[in-house]
Amino acid sequence: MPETSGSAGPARRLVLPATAGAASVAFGAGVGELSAAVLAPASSPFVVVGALLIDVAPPWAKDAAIGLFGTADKAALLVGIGLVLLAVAGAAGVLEARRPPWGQVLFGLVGVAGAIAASTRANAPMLAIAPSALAAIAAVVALRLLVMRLPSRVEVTRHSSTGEGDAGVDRRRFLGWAGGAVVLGAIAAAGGYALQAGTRAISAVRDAIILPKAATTATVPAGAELGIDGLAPLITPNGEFYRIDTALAVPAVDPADWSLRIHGMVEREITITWDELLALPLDESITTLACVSNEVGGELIGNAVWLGYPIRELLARASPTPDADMVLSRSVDGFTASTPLEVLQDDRAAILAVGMNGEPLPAEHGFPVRMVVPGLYGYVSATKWVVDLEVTRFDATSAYWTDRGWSERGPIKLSSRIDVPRRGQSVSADAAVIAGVAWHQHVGVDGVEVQIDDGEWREAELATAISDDTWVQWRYEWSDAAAGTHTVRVRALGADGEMQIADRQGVVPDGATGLHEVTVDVS
Ligand SMILES: Nc1nc2c(c(=O)[nH]1)N[C@H]1C(S)=C(S)[C@@H](COP(=O)(O)O)O[C@H]1N2
Ligand SMILES: [Mo]
Repeated sequence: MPETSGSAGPARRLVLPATAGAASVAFGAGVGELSAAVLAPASSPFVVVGALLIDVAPPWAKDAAIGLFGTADKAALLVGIGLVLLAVAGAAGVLEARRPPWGQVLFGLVGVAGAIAASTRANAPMLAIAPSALAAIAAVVALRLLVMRLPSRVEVTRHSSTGEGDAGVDRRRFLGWAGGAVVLGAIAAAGGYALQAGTRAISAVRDAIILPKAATTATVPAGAELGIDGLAPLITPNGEFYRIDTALAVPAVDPADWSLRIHGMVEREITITWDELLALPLDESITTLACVSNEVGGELIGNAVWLGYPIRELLARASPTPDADMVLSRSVDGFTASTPLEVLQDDRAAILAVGMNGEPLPAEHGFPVRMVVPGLYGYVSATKWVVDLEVTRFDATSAYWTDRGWSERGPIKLSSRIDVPRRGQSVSADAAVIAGVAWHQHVGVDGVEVQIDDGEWREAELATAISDDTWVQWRYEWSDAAAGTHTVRVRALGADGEMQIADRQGVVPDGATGLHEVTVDVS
């Protein structure tokens, strides 16, 4: 009999509310993992918080963790985060039972912390904060509902002999709800885990790949990289390379299952497997990829060292018929691009790429094999996860973006961009340098000119170009900069004598035109 007031009292006051908090967090964490799997695989709340802790931990703490847990240090970290989270969850449950809505507020703060951790990761995806936000919302809702179902107040049972029975029923009912929340959380987490199984398996396969040495290597000439702070690096690191595609989830393609079929208007249909491709002599080439959706001054452009095999050679084996004029490349996910046949047959480095900046292609850049074609916008040439090349005619079929209002052909337009100074940045008059990049892939850039306000055009200094297939850096020593606000404008001159088009045109249907300008405060 004394049991009722002796043990059930504290249990009701602390253990059950804490249980409500813990169950809510289990539910929220499950929702977080599932939404991460669907929306932003790199932004699982646990992973981003763990990654942030690893980044901010002092070296001695890392050494101590490795000393204690060895190679299980990361697992130990995740377990540690889980324990801290459980403690916070217990506190939130008690708080919510006594002083609502402070338990909800505490969960909200944890969610905000997760979102900040996610959005500050290098290369954070656009939806990075979504998993933490959804996890917090789910946990808050669960907490509110569970606290409402806590067994009725302790006093009732103390004075009533039948109360113990009622309270027992209430208690079991509450534990049923709490258990349900945990089970739902576990199912959500398991679902997320299952959804990512393919991706995980493929990334393990990718990590184990050692690409063959290039038969011919590409070199960056001295004087190509100006090394100016704020200027886009000459070679874009993979993690910073823009990503554009229609794939909601990145396709997981196992190289062992990959093959490319060349068919259509050819004498001989051919198929090549991953092993066969890697056994061919692979060349390095440096090519600047650009997106047709890149606005004037935009960032949808990047330059990489690619490793691959010339498509020209494979086409020669298949032997296209004389009336063919287009190759429709197809991705494993159905995306298609229409590339003029002659572009894939001339001597440019139009390749089936397997390597990007010394690594196998990153999954989101087309692992295991993609096309790279100097001179054409990505939407008509750079098919990622490519599995099929159909030799055909422009008047017989059309590609993904052509069916949606974009031009069937997409040669990259002569263009230039100012990187330094940034828009609105203030610079001092005695050290004013203007710098940027210019490109006209497979044609080449002959010069860059800069205009201050509406003054005359002045010649900028071009860095050494890697080749006509890449962007080139430029700089202009602004020695007569006067204090005040100025507009700086840039234009490029093509190696074919063309001048960059100044008339502004949007990106549809075949790429933007117009000159990039920035406003600068000189002091
Ligand atoms: N499978 C597939 N490949 C694709 C696309 C796509 O949507 N799906 N987009 C193309 C476009 S529009 C561009 S600009 C380039 C971008 O390549 P990146 O993401 O490696 O920078 O890929 C091209 N290849
Ligand atoms: Mo694009």
